Amino acid sequence: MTTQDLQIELRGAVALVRLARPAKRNALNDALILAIRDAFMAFPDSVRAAVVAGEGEHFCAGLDLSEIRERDAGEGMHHSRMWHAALQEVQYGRVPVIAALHGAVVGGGLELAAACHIRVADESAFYALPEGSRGIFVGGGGSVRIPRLVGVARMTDMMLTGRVYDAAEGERAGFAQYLVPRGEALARALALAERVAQNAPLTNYALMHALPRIAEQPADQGYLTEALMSAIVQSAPEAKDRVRAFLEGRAAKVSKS
Ligand code: 1HE
Repeated sequence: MTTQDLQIELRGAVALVRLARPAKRNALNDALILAIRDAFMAFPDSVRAAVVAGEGEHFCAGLDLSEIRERDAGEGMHHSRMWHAALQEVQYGRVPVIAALHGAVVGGGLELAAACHIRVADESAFYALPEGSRGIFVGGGGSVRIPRLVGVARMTDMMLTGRVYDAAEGERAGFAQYLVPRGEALARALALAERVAQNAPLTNYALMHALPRIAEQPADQGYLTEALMSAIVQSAPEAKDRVRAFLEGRAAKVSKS
């Protein structure tokens, strides 16, 4: 599925995916959700990282509320499962995904941001889950992913009371890993994506696919999964080349600057 409301631009190894429905604050209708699913399934092999951003004054106003009127319970469940399938492609696709956040990051927009691997927010960003006051519930995987970012207590409070976190509070709470001046989220997200794209693909794969699953395993199983993943990743020729480059003084040291 393709729609004018989702713009995809390849910039070398980075795919820039833009929600392009600013007149409706990038509200996510079915066509847009299906386009997100299909875009993340179809990146060419040359793509090694992706950035998701929103056009206009806001990242995303969440579910397109104008579509909700038409659904009965069964259709509602399938609709939620469609969101799950799409955001699963974002989280467990082939490449790490960085969200560039500004303005409203609310409802399903926060669910989309939570499916990304890194979140960069500018000072205009704010986070909320208005589902509580609209008489609905999260349906895009938010009840699974958002507590893992900020805890069950915060999410419960946000949904019960309509609490809104501003950008600074949001960073402290764990919604975003980076807080940048107004208007700079996209540039920082693209710069981070360039850096991520240079990692060995198997390392990125392990971080995306193994790390969150290890975090959910009992420790004993987690150690075994870690050992298996570690062995696979370090056996790749690329890992050996990179380690040799460091030992021979040809690779960057770790430094704070
Ligand atoms: C929309 C939507 C939308 C805006 N669905 N049309 N999400 C919400 O409950 C958030 C609802 N939106 C807002 O609170 C505000 O629109 C914003 C804070 C995001 C932005 O405010 P503002 O002043 O910049 O824009 P606006 O004037 O409110 O909206 C501009 C237009 O976008 C307007 O339409 P118009 O035809 O009158 O111009 C709005 O109706 C439209 N619009 N947001 C449909 N969400 C998988 S389950 C997930 C469940 C959820 O995500 S629930 C949370 C839904």
